Amino acid sequence: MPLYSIDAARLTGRIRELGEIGRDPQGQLTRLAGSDNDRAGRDRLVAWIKAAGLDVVIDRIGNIFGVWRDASSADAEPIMLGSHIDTVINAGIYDGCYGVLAALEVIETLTERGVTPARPIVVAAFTNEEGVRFAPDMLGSLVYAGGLSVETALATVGTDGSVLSDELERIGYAGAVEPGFLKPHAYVELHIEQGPVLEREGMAIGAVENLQGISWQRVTIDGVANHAGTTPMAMRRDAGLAAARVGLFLREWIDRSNAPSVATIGTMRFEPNAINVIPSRAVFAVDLRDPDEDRLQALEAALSDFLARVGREEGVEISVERLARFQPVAFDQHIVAAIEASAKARDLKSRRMTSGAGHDAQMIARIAPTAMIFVPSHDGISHNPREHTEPAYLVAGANVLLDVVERMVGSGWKGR
Ligand code: HGY
Ligand code: MN
Ligand code: MN
Repeated sequence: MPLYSIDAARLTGRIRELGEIGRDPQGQLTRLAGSDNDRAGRDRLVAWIKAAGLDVVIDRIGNIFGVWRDASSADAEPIMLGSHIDTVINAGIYDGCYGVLAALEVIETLTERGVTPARPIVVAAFTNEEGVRFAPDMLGSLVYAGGLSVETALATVGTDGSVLSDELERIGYAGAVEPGFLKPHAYVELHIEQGPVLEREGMAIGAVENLQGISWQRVTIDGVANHAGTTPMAMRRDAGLAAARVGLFLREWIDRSNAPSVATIGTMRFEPNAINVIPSRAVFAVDLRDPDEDRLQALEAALSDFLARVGREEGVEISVERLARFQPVAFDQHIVAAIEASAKARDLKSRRMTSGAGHDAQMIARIAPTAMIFVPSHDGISHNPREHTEPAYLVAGANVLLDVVERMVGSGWKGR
């Protein structure tokens, strides 16, 4: 099979252009789901999708689809490609956006070459993959895959008290089409690795064969506010201290377990949040992950037991709210093999690997054969403005996606 290439300048130029949308006066990039900045990014993407001659479809949870129907069998199940364009706070420009823009690039490259695919090809940009404003993360693809009703998802209240349905209405992306309206024949997501493995091993391509389980919980600890100077340590019911013990416990438990589990406390809020007042309340989120479901459950159980112990020892009340819980996912071996075959044909070093990050592929794998392609992240940095992937790797990953799609829409596809 001849080795075609996508249009490198068009892809890297669009990644940079989209990366400029949603910056604040300090230059920080933030496009939280349902925000004005999210609308601006969505509008830019939709303009590119329309200019490529695709049908634009917005579903009820705001997922954006560009459908290329010029297939020899237009009503066959489509090959779906995509990711997300919402970001975390003070984000980099590649997370999610690279996969959506590379998917559009692959379709445009195929149309420019006059290819008539055996089945339609669709580019998808799923709503609220990051889950920073509305929990859980991967919300749009979870609804699309039937894992959560669209009504429940639309009623989600954000960290700022907003309601997702109001925000989607407000930004003009409350679509009319039912999520799940197209059943993918297969789904392939191209994404930056967001970790250190590929760069450390000198690999250009990651053929992702599984993705770890994710557990998000919000913990609220209620103690008693008191004077920081006059209250003896033994008489305190200090919500702040109890919260600090939780972080230390998780680190020490995982260190002892020798497992690849990870634990993160990424948000923490104290009340009354005054320098000389013992906190009466601490509210924080706990993100736990592990590729093995049994180990993840053991970590959750250990946390639950420790919270009970800290409540007794510190004289505080502790309540927990479940925000997200996704089991580990295994991807489709035919697609993983096609990714490796393309990398080999292009002389790109590749390795099979697990995804540490959550992705929309984790949800779409519930309804279609799915796999992911990774490219290296410089210094393994992501969810950080220093996020960077060399253009050569960006192009290589998009060309591997192009090859995999051509195999899937050609006659020789061994998959489903
Ligand atoms: O949390 C994650 O892993 C993803 O970035 N939403
Ligand atoms: Mn992502
Ligand atoms: Mn992310």
